[in-house]
Amino acid sequence: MSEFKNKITALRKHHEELLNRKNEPLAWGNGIYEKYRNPIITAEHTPLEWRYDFNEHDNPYLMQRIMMNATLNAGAIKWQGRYVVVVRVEGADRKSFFAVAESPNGVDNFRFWPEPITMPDDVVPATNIYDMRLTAHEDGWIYGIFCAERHDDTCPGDLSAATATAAIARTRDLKTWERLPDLKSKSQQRNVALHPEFVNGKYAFYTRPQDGFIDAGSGGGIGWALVDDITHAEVVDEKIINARHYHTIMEVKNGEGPHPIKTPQGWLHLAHGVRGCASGLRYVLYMYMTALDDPTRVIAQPGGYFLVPEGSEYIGDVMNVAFSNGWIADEDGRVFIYYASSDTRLHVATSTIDRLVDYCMNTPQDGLTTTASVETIKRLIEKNRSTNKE
Ligand code: BGC
Ligand code: BMA
Repeated sequence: MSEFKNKITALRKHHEELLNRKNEPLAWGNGIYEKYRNPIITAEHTPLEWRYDFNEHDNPYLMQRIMMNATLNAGAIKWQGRYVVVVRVEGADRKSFFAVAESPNGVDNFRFWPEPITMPDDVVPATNIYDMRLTAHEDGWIYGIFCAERHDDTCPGDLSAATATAAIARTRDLKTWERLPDLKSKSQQRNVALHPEFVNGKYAFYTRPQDGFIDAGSGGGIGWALVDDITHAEVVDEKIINARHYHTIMEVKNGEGPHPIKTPQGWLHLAHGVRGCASGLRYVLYMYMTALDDPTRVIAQPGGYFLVPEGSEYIGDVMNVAFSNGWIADEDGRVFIYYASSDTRLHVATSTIDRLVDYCMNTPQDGLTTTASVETIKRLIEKNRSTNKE
């Protein structure tokens, strides 16, 4: 065999080893969920066909002709018995696109489908798209809500001036997508998710009003808006259902992750919170619950964060970021939380509905001051004293 062919064989073998690598839960977590030894999808997991030209004549050095930079912020859905993620794949050119990967067990052996999604751009064309939230809606469609980013042409001199808008697309097979007009809204919108059920006969969106492209500013928090017609979706009335507070993990921004999971005790929500610090913005995940009969009424708000970047997760393109826009609630009560670390790679954490509800209902709320936090700790110590006496 030629040297070129040998190189390809070795490359394919190396890639297969990576794709087949077993994952295992890490010991000594927090009891709320398990994190895993390996990330589930990295840029190296993308198909070799997307990156290499395998023609010896055209690519004698067997170089990557197209490099992939990161695999992050994935939407997720259990589909035809498989654990499917719609990954934000980012190339070396900083453009991100969506690509489907699936696994038989949700924690390892993720494989990309042969081609990335061709997302129709027949509305107002966008420069970049990212962070899809998937919703299998009771109307029968699977919706993908994602951020469409465009240059803000009202600031022609400023190359970094941009706008964020919630884009809407739908599909029945995750292959062919129909693009609908973007969500109309007075403010910019990122982190929008579609509630899976009709509410008062209308589509319900979790929104995140923001003053500018980066600043949530006066936006206040995670919003909620009902929409009559999803093919011409417009935010008319928006109310804040999960507000930000001074000196919390979500002081600067927050945003809904994937759509909430329905449980007998209420809707389980996963969201991200952002605060500023000397090293920049710190993105962490948090949870809350809302009432079954009113998904806008908060019934549990565990204080502080739920999941943060740890160890090597801290390092990446955008340091100090844990972000999630996808999770899967399995029929047996297990929950697969897909989160990305530092805008670079995708991980899974596993838990169960029961544990997550217990976490939400029984984790003390943030008392918003040091004094309140110390009193909360003292109450637990006192409780343990009496338990130990029993
Ligand atoms: C990036 C996103 C980021 C956003 C706000 C975009 O250009 O692609 O990852 O969340 O800017 O910083
Ligand atoms: C946000 C998100 C993500 C990203 C995060 C950190 O605004 O929408 O795309 O993970 O910033 O860079």
